Amino acid sequence: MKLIDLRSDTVTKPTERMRRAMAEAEVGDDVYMEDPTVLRLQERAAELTGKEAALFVPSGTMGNQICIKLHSRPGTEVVLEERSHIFNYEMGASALISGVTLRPVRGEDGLLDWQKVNAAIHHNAAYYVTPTSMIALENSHNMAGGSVMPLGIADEICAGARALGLKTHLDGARIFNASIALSTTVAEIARPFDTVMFCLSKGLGAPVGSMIAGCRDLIREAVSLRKLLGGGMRQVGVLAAAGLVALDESPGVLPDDHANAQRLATGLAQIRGLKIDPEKVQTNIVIFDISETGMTTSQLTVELKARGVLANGINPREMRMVTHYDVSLEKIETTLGIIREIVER
Ligand code: TLP
Repeated sequence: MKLIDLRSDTVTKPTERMRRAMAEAEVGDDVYMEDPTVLRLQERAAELTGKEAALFVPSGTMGNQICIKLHSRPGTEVVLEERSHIFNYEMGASALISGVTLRPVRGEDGLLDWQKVNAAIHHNAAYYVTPTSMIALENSHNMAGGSVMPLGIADEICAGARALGLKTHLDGARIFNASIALSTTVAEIARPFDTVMFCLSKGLGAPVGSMIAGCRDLIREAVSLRKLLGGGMRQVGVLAAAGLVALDESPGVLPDDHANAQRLATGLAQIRGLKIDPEKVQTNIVIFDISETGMTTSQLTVELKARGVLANGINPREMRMVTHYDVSLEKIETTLGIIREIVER
């Protein structure tokens, strides 16, 4: 049975062009900063994000954690959104690596604003109150259904934070999806932040790797932190080559993923017992509530798998489906038919 894999956009297989580029990549020892392909990828990422410098890291998690360490000191706090990846899915790494605590704030559809962020900041507070060191935002917001943060809101939060001497980081794992939804450039989205992380291995389809970008001094420091975390790699140009192809060929096809997610959401909204507002689906992530079907997400996951569709429950009530270039519109229609058959029987 040919599976339809909607668990994540991390499941994509490298394209033919990526595989060819990997096979032919010019390489060197990247710990000596001598890998020409990595250097090219880093230059390209800096250019795309509008920052002075960029660094190739093995994963989005490592990228986020390096940036938290750059911007904080032990015993301080990071303000972020309650459903953010850093808060929920990075294994408490920031406590372990940076010695910080995280202060989650709930945003409507994942969207914070300066008023909410400001209310959570501890600035010039009593000496026994944990001081805030930085703000970390996520755009697009994965677990808030791929929602995007308008530029004006990010600008206001970052300006407010800067005025208080706080640092800002953007988890832009899917910043290219956000740039399409916001009809703007990646550089514009990254502009107000001190650092940004984006992933090559999600919607862009590269097999491995993420980038962090910021000013030259911060990225120089980030090189040491990457080594400390075991992320200094050697002839890693074989991976960077796929990343360069991903940056070249994939942003152009992301609108198809968004259209497929929209079709999926509209179809799901018409199935009895499923709750989703298609208007809130802005990128390639579709989260829907199945509680009125009487099934739990683990039950539905098993039933879907038996019929060749892979998807994850993010809690007992809500399923997440993510579109990517290995899922065609035809597969979306098949998926809708299968869910209808299970849920409405
Ligand atoms: N997201 C994964 C899972 O970990 C949930 C997925 O399938 O969506 N930031 C954001 C916003 C992410 O969505 C992810 C991965 C990361 C960071 C971490 O990236 P990796 O997996 O490369 O460490």
